[in-house]
Amino acid sequence: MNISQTPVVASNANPVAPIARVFDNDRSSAAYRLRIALRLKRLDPRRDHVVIHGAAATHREPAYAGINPQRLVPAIELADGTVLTQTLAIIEYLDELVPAPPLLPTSAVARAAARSVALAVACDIHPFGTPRVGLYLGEAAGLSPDAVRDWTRHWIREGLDSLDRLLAIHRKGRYAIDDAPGIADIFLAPQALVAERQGFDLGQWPILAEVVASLRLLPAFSETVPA
Ligand SMILES: N[C@@H](CCC(=O)N[C@@H](CS)C(=O)NCC(=O)O)C(=O)O
Repeated sequence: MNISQTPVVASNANPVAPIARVFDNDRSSAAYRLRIALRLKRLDPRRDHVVIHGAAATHREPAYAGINPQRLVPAIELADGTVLTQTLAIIEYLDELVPAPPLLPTSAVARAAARSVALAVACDIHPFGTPRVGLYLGEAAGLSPDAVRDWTRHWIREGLDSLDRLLAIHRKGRYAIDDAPGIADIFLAPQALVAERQGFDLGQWPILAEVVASLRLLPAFSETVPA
C-alpha cells in the first residue's frame, strides 16, 4: 500500500520532505479528510492516535500543543521534523509530494471552484460542530445538550443548503467538480457524514446527495470513515 514518496517536483529550490507520521483521530471528520487523501495517494504512514473527546482527551495538553500549536487534529510530521497543520494545507502538500492522482483540477477556474467548496466546509460549516465549540456552549454559555444540538444542526443545515447551491454552479461531472475525486470531495463527504450523524437526510440536498453516493462507492471514502 505504501508507495514511494519520492517527490516528482522536488528540487533544491523546491524541497518536499516525506511524511514521517500522522496525528489522527478515528472519530474526527477533519482527520477523515486526510485519511481519504492519503488513501487516494496510496500512502500509509505511521499514525499516532490523539484523543480529543471526553475526560481522556489529550489534545490540549502540553505534549500535543508542542506538536500542533492549535491543539487540533489532524497534523502531520515530515521526515525533517516539520509539522504541518490544517487539512487543506496538508492535502495540497500531499498533492505536491505525490502528484498522481492529482487532487486539484487542471484548469485554474476549476481549481478555484474546488478550493471554494473545500473552504466553505472548512471555514463556514465544520468549526460550528467541533468539540471545543460544543463544550464552550454547554459549560461556559450554559446551553443544555438539546440547545447545543439545535445550534449545531442550524449551522449544518445552513451550510449544506449553501453547498448544494455551490455544487449546482461548479459541478461538471460525477463528483463535486468533475469526474475525478479531489479536494472538494475530500471536504464534502466527511461533512455530509456529520450531517447524517446529526439526523439529517441528505435527500433534501439532491446534488450533494448524488455526489456523496458516488463518492461512497470509492474505497478511499468508504474504508476510511470515522468510527
Ligand atoms: N480547520 C482545521 C480543523 C481541525 C479541527 O477542528 N479538528 C477537530 C476534530 S474534527 C479537533 O481537533 N477538535 C478538537 C476540539 O475541538 O477541541 C483543519 O482543517 O485541520
